[in-house]
Amino acid sequence: MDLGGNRRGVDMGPSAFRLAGIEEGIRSLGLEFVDRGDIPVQTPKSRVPLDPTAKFLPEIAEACGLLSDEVRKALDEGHFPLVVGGDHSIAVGTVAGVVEHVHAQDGRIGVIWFDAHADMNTPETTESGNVHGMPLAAITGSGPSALTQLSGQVPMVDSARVAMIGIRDVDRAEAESVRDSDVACFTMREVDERGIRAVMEQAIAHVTRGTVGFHLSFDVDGTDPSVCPGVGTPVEGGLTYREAHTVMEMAAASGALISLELVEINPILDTKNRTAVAAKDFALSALGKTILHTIRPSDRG
Ligand code: NNH
Ligand code: MN
Ligand code: MN
Ligand code: MN
Repeated sequence: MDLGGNRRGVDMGPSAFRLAGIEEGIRSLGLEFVDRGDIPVQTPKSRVPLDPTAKFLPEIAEACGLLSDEVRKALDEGHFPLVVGGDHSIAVGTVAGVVEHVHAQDGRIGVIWFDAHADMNTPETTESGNVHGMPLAAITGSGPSALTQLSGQVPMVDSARVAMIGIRDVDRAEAESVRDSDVACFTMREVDERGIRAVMEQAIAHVTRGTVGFHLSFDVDGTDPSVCPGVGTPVEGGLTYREAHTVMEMAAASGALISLELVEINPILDTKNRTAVAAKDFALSALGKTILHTIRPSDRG
């Protein structure tokens, strides 16, 4: 889906990710791979949005509902959902599906939000009207009910069980929402000063306290634009290639990773599919790939 951002082409992210060799990579880890195909997204009748404060919300909410059902089914069947976008608004659907699955067993989840942006806008605070700047607000209970009520539970996730990593571009009113919430916000300054290992340790502790595990929502623009140039809203000064792998390797080693999504891969703005290839390699680290092939699937949590 590309309706949530203002740069077209991010709906081709999943094709680019498949071409980057995700299936082969996952099979090489000794894991099974099932491609459940694409989620159908309605084409809006006009590219002029009805509501300038939440552009294409009805189409986005509908696609998120379908995605949520797919994610829930995958988990119910005992699979690990790897969701690929598409703009970041799809996270509302992914998380709704995980929450529905976990809630059936009375469990709660945490979320790690890897991103240059906080994605905590609402139609009241947004400067762009783009819904991809709003998914984390919706997941934690603020924003249009078409999004906040997508799972049986509002909020889907307690903001005190959310950790953001890589943040370096936050709108003024959005920053106030971040500060007023219980979200643990690890900006690039924390990564610079304390190192990614200490930040990830604290983030994992934060999102696993009292939960059955966590969802990792990985916006590729959280990495430096030199690592993932194919993104609609690049921001200088992001995580390096190796720091991003550390995030994924620590997520895998935690044994608490329930689901993963990679979003905002835009092949139109990329050079030679670098961004999708990097995203694929990050995903494999999150699925337990190590350089010396030490983690077998049976060792995973
Ligand atoms: N904060 C801006 C907005 O709400 C930018 C959001 N863009 C993103 N988010 N790529 O991850 O429009
Ligand atoms: Mn549903
Ligand atoms: Mn994002
Ligand atoms: Mn972003």
